[in-house]
Amino acid sequence: MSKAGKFIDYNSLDFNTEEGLNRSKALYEHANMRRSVRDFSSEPVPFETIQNIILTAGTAPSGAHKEPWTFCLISNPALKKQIRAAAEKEEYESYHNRMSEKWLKDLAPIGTDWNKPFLEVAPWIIVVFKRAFEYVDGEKWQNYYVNESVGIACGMLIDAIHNAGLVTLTHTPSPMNFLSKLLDRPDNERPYLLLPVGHAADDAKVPDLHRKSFKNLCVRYS
Ligand code: IYR
Repeated sequence: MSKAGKFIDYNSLDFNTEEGLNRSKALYEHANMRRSVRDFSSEPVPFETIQNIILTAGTAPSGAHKEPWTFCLISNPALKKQIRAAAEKEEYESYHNRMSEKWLKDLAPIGTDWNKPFLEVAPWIIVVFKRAFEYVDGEKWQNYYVNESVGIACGMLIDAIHNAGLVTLTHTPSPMNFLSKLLDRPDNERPYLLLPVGHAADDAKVPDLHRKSFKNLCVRYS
């Protein structure tokens, strides 16, 4: 078959059946230990660790391989303070005036409120921006499946954070356009997700949640 692009050999990992089964189980058991954590320690995390985590997220598949993402990495205390103040302003408004009764009821067991101290305590904040289009020689080129691509990259980011023994949560202050201004992002980028990253506090607590059983999460057609 002739192809328009340049192709190279694929380096297959090719595990045997038993090894594949064992590895799938080990990864599931590890993934199942991940929790969204809101109680952070201020213990430092080396930049190189975060760099590897972001590089991992950047291996995500994307529409036409446009890689429509930018990961903004913040550790500067003054900037974290500004982000916290702006996020809490929006969150205060959301919790008091924007979210429905039902929404607040659904969130009650998770124990969230408008206070976001983790935005200052965690040593790193990653703000993920989606890139709707690119300018190529001054001409606009749309990216494809941007939400799907960036969502997959964020999933991989979260798993890479967990793999390094660190914790995060997906924070979505709404609206989040203040992040474009504070981080001075160009007009082809929109804020997508904000993730504080660090070690869990020694006394961190998480809600007692349970995950769907296989029977409830998969419909099997045989
Ligand atoms: N963005 C708010 C509210 C919030 C909404 C959902 I859906 C959550 O699962 C958790 C929180 C906040 O971050 O508190």
